[in-house]
Amino acid sequence: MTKITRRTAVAGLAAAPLAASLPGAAMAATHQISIEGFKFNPAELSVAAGDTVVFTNNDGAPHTGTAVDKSWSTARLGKGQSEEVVISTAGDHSYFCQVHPNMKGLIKAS
Ligand SMILES: [Cu+2]
Repeated sequence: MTKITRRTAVAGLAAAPLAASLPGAAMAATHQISIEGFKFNPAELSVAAGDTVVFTNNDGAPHTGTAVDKSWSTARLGKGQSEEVVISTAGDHSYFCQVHPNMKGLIKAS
């Protein structure tokens, strides 16, 4: 019985958040932005500086997620492709799609 109890305790520790095992990344979070219907979803996202944002293109048309000031960008993403960008600085990051410049979004980093 004692052994079983100890194994249970170890399993509980292993279930701790994955980020805790990554040095220097404990506070960083990952956010998702889906591109579908020629729109970024969500169109406005709040993050913390240092967080990662994953853009996933769910449209048949190619899209990018590109900062207006060009400080970051995904590659041209085909259907089903995704790419992550790190939002390293605080402030409002307006972004758009280079293929369809009328597609716009905002990431607010604190
Ligand atoms: Cu586009």
